[in-house]
Amino acid sequence: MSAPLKIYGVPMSQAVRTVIWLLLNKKLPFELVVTVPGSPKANGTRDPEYMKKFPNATIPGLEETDSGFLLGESLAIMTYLCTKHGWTDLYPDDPERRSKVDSILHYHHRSFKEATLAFFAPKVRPDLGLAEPVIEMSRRVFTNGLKAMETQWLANNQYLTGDSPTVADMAAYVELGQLKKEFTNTFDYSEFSNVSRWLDDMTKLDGHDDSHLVLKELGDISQGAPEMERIMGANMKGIEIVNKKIAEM
Ligand SMILES: N[C@@H](CCC(=O)N[C@@H](CS)C(=O)NCC(=O)O)C(=O)O
Repeated sequence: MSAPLKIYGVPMSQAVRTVIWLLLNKKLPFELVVTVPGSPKANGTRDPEYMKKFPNATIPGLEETDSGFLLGESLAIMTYLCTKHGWTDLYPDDPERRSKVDSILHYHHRSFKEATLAFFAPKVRPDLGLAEPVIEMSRRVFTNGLKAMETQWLANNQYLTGDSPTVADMAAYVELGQLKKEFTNTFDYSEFSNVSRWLDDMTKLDGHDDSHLVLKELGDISQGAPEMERIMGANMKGIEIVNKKIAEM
């Protein structure tokens, strides 16, 4: 019997990876429906059938097949799942603590998320045709977020909002973590000691290794854009391990 929860996407996508990580961490079974970003084909985000369900035409998408409920946007999906399943360790129900997590999640899209546009997408998504001024702007926005992380949030707390990790940390980690030398090696964090410590701490969260295998498989891309076969091969390995973990739940 298939799980009533479907997640559309591929693990190479940061936004999808964070949702996969949450579900593996909480051991909630789901079906990963392979959906290719930017493709107009039947398994792509620009397929009119996909866009009927998810008008923003991005992955991840969530579908609950028993009720027909549909939801786009990774951060909304994570907070929805936490609220629905009572995962208050990762998304506190105390209003003040929750609002601190929400605050980082709102900040995320014009700060940590820029890691992708600045360092990852120019190599892995050449189809986006990102212009140098756009990339440069993303680098600046990302660096400002990184400095705030280093000198404020992570200078005062072990994690972004306190002494335990939340979905805000997971969302930020999939962006920052992908650049580490152990993965794509596209950003040097050595001068950011608090961020480096936090990056290490985050790897200890259950589900980290399996959700990030895709990046281990992709490996160092600092010297140039990887071939499409390498990207696809890494995604396949990532999908394989996720499906194996789901089967073991
Ligand atoms: N704000 C969205 C961003 C998701 C996003 O950018 N997804 C990319 C893949 S990483 C995508 O689907 N892009 C579609 C395209 O390139 O046309 C979220 O957090 O879910």
